[in-house]
Amino acid sequence: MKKSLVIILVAFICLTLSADNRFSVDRVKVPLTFDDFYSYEMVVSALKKLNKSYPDITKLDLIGKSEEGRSIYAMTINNPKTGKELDKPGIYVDGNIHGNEIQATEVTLYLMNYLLTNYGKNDAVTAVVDKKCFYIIPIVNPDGRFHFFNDGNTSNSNRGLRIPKDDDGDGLYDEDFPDDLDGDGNICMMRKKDPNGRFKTHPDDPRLMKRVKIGEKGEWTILGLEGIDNDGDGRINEDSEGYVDPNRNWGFDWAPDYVQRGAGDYPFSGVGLKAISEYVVKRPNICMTWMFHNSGGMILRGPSTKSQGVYPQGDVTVYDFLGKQTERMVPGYRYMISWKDLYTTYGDFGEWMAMTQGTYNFVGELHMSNKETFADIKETKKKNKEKANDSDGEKGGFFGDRGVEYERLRFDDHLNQSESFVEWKPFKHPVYGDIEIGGWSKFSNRIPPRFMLKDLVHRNASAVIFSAKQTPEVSLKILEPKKIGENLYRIRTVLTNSKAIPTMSFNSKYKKLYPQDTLSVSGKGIKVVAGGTLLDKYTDKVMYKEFKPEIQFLTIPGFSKSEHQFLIFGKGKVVFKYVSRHAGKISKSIEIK
Ligand SMILES: [Ca+2]
Ligand SMILES: [Ca+2]
Ligand SMILES: [Ca+2]
Ligand SMILES: [Ca+2]
Ligand SMILES: [Zn+2]
Repeated sequence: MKKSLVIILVAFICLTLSADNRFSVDRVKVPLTFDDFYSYEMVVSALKKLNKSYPDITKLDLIGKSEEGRSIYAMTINNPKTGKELDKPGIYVDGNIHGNEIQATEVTLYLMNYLLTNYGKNDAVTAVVDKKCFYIIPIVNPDGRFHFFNDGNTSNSNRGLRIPKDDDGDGLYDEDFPDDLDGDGNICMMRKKDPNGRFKTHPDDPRLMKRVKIGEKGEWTILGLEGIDNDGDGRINEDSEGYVDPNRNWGFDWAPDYVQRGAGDYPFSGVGLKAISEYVVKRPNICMTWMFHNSGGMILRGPSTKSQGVYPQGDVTVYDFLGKQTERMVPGYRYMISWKDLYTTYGDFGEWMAMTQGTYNFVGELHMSNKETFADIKETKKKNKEKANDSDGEKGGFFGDRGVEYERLRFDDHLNQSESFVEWKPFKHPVYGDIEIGGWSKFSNRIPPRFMLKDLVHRNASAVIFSAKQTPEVSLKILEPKKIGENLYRIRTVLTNSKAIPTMSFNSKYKKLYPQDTLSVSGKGIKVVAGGTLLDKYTDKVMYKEFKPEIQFLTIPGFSKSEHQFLIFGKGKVVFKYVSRHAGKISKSIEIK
């Protein structure tokens, strides 16, 4: 009797524990919830469930494998009843190219979930899903996400690809990862009691330390990030995964490792990246790209290097229009040019997309960690600087300047129930002896507290939807034919693009990346005698094309039109066909008698 009761109790506790497991796949249900982060396995499960729940308008493709053999998935959202994928403007969205930048994936999942659950209910969502085609890769770097959740990390570690690389040049490859000594999943700080240490416990908060003044007695020595010297070379955690940076390994404007850290041995040495590039190349309808990262609250556009020069003015106008609207949708984020306002990057994905695929691109750098404090960071830093110049200086607190850390802790205590800070705990280190381990968890800093996630994913997914709505929408109007001679007609056409994004980027057009849009005229009983761009319809000024007037090449800028004039000899049906890589196809005909 007693024994069976114990068994029941144990079973009950086990069940309760597994039900409580934060990253259990069982927690994934459609509609998805955005009150916590999804592990790699949870994301895969979410994708399969979304696909199963919305089979008519989604397609889930396994597009490649990572270095460690994890699957890379792409979700297509397209309504086949309103047209083929390639006949609609494509919007490419990805996230988590850097392994530690996990909320990027949540934005892509939210976007899918939002579009799918609102389809048929909300008119604006229904229209955007019916008119456009979304290609979404939630996890570019699945090994990165997997190890971020499963191994000990800081919010900054585990960014790269799992391509072994000898970072410290000692002949050993990836031999000294950070060590999660206390096994809580975080790489925190190590400190040791030391009367000659340079730090003492902060009087305002015992979790903080402050630098001792000259003549003052010390209490702590900070030993750096949690770890041991795995290979006995005197350095701790000096050679972890890679470092091959998945956002420096793309085959455009690539530069070797001595110029660009993380470049890898050659472009596309990352097998997953190569698979993604092949996936993208097969979808020439992609005209807008969003890539999500996680630091600083920025909306970045290219160029990535100064040597790329400046983008043509026509493209800058488009970027400014979209970028400035996005700034308003995600308050606090700044719209910036990556090389100029941030730093130079070679071989990054965005520039590869712009220069080889001709898309408009934004990097969304999600979350501003200063929002994790109660204080204005700039003001606090300024005050601390001023104070540091006084004799009773406050500068030199733990983890940067004390004021900000103090406010961060208050914020974490009051709004996040101290979830992001790991309390200092004693630990017996094999080399340092009795130490303490504690500090910020990996789910902090670049990663927002869970309660802020919903707002972040909604605003950023809305920015994607806004730019998706601005992909080209072209209409073709054939004006009334005018008889100008025996069996000879003058026909004018007007192609109008009612959205901000041109049917071809100016850069692609100037660099002749691929053929422009075409407007062709055909018919059994007719012959196109002349045809060209109508420059002025009032004075009948036309720039006639010398050869093959029945095919006109053109690009329609945003919020703009392109007019043509044809002189047609004959009788019968005249078919006008517009074909664009980014704006689909239109076919219309009229009769001349
Ligand atoms: Ca090494
Ligand atoms: Ca070492
Ligand atoms: Ca080493
Ligand atoms: Ca390495
Ligand atoms: Zn990043």
